[in-house]
Amino acid sequence: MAGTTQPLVGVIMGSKSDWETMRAAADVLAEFGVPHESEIVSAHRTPQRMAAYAAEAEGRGLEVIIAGAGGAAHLPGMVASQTVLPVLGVPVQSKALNGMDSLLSIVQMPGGIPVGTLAIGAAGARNAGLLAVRILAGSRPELRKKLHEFHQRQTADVRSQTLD
Ligand code: RP5
Repeated sequence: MAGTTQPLVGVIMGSKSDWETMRAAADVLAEFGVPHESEIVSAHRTPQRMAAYAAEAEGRGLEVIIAGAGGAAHLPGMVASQTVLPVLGVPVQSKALNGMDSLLSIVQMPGGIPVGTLAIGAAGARNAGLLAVRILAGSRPELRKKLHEFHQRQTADVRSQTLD
């Protein structure tokens, strides 16, 4: 991966309003030095763009797609139906129903079209980024090493915490 600028992970979201949540996924990928792209691709407002994105992703060298959406969150499932790449779905917290609508829209996929569904909100976006790193690390020893270092740091941070 060293020296690669070709995006390996596509971070897509249904609206600009999702970026506040989805930037947590992009931040993790940047932290691990994973080339990635972030785009607005809406299942409802730009359905043709969504279909083209899904159809072209593999040929462009993407290996994982992280798709975040809120409300009637069809983006992850519709993208997964048009690619064989792993798709990680992030339910964005909606105002009306607190993200339960997003979660249920994403998680209940019919057998045959998998979407790996994460938690609602920023924690889910962060974990989608980490899961993408874990997927890529399967064939990239330098990423595997960084994951071990990340875990050691995280554990050490918690162990060093004290309460007032
Ligand atoms: C979905 O509708 C988006 O993923 C977003 O979470 C939600 C609301 O979109 P905006 O009205 O804020 O653009 O498509």
